[in-house]
Amino acid sequence: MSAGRFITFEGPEGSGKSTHIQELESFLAQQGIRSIRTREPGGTKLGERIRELLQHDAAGESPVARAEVMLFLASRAQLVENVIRPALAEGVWVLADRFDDSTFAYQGYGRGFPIQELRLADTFATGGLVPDLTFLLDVPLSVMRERLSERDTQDRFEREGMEFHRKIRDGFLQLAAESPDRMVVVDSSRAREVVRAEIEEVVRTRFLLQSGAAT
Ligand code: Z5A
Repeated sequence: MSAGRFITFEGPEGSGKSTHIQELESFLAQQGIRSIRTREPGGTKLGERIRELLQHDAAGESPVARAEVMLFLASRAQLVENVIRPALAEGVWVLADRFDDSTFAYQGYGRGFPIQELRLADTFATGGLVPDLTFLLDVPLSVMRERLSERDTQDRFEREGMEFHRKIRDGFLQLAAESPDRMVVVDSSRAREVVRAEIEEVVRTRFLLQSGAAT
């Protein structure tokens, strides 16, 4: 049995990660490939509780910036050990809505923590797990703002100012430039069908054609 593939989706809010993970899940099912979806923070019972603490201040106070980092990493450690690694070992593909590039973009480029310190802490949390492929769904701030404005309520991150979100977007693009083999930048301001087709083509070319599985 071959090991599963670990594919992460990253990008600013409203960039279409949830939408395109579902599309890719359907595409893989058509190819006869088993996959699961995860999200961060969350994806486990413990992780979902941490999500409440992080996004909606469920403890009655906001975490300070260093506590915020540790909470994201605790959620990730639980997810990697209890969900991602077991799935990959069984040959199941894992499609993750955010992983460690979000920590480098938000807590590194956004909050200003040194990326190298975050990388060390992240490696401790994940045991060194690295995605096989990462889609960076990129959208200009104007598109992000438009998509988010349609929401009734906003979480703690969505309420941050535009300068914060500009740093995040630039940070993601910088991370992609540093890991061109793993990270594929997709212009997600285009029509959903066009974005979906591009993502499928990358997956087909990277993983399916060589194994003869793609139809
Ligand atoms: N965070 C962090 O700081 N550090 C970390 O280490 C981690 C996370 C792991 C998680 O929020 C927050 O935690 C996040 C970063 C921080 N900050 N925020 N906010 P979340 O999981 O609740 O939110 P999100 O990850 O940003 O997801 P989202 O806002 O739900 O967006 P999305 O999943 O990327 O987009 P979507 O829901 O698929 O699409 C948004 C809308 O656009 C929707 O109405 C779609 O129908 C529409 N859409 C999608 N694609 C298109 C196209 N191509 N055309 C037109 N409309 C489209």
